[in-house]
Amino acid sequence: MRFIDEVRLTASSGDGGDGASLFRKEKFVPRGGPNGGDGGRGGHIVFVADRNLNTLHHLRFTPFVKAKRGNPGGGNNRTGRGGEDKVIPVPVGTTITDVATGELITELTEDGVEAVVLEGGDGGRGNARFKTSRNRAPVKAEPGGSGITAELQLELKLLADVGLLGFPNAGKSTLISRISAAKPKVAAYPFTTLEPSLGVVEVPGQYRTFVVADIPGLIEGAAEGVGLGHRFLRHVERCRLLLHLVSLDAMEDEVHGAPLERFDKLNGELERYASELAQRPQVVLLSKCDLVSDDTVAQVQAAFEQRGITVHVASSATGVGLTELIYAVAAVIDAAADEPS
Ligand SMILES: Nc1nc2c(ncn2[C@@H]2O[C@H](COP(=O)(O)OP(=O)(O)OP(=O)(O)O)[C@@H](O)[C@H]2O)c(=O)[nH]1
Ligand SMILES: [Mg+2]
Repeated sequence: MRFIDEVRLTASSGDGGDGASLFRKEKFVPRGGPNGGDGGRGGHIVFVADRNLNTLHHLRFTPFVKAKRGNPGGGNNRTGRGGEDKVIPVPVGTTITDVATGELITELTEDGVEAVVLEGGDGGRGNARFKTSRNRAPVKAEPGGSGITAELQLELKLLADVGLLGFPNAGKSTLISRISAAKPKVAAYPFTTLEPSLGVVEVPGQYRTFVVADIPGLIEGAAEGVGLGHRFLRHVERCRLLLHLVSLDAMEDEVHGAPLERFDKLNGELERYASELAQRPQVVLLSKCDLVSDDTVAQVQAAFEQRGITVHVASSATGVGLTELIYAVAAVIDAAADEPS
């Protein structure tokens, strides 16, 4: 399964500083020797793998990156200061390709690893370097070397943190389209989603994201191949948690039973698929709360809570409860990450 997050940007390393052409000036010495220093190196374009990032979203609105140029050389053989490197953090697993040649430049596979992708130009040599026995007063100095500009393609294979789970029509695809930029197909009939897809959710005010996988709906008997079967559960096998949607829509009660009953049926299918997946932490969401009265919501909520199951309530139609849901999911991801594995 390939879910690729990608961004393209144009990067320029810094030009090297020019070498200086200068001479010593001393009283009573008519012609001092050459003392122009070398220019400083231009800044590199450097990418560094950072395990705190899990998408390339932070670079979406960064079409250009540029490193600083090196400073020119000075008198007294002073070398110019080097231009500052431009260091760009990316998630572990990011690959960087040169768009012009299609060549893979590097893959950052380990946290903290740095790759110099475009080298800054060399500093030019100052005239002091050109002094020879025959030419004791050269005026020649080199200009700094040019930096390099290249269009880079950054790609990352995304892994979902959160898998969406629910009966068909529970509102999984609608939810992901409300909380991320993903636009999966939504329709009022079961089995609208046939292929899994991913959405990246930004946690408001926390400068972080998590990735949610939308998968087809499951129904009872999935283990025996009813509906679309349960093979696609492999797409959420590596998710840290499952976001289990239970629709409050009364129509579903008639088809598949009351909310708590549907919840149990679905977990039964999960258990039949792999008990390990059934042990995964779940965040339970009562969806489509706009379709029922507050009393009904309270009753369903109470039924779950009697079993010790905390539920969240939301509507993708009105937006109520979605922000709270995002924070709750982010907190469970953190708790799962802290657990020794
Ligand atoms: N009133 C209301 N309708 C909703 C809400 N969320 C989704 N729907 C509707 O419910 C229907 C099914 O939504 P989907 O998002 O396609 O459901 P799904 O769980 O992805 O369904 P499958 O892909 O078939 O498994 C669509 O007609 C949606 O417009 C909600 O919060 N309130
Ligand atoms: Mg769907």
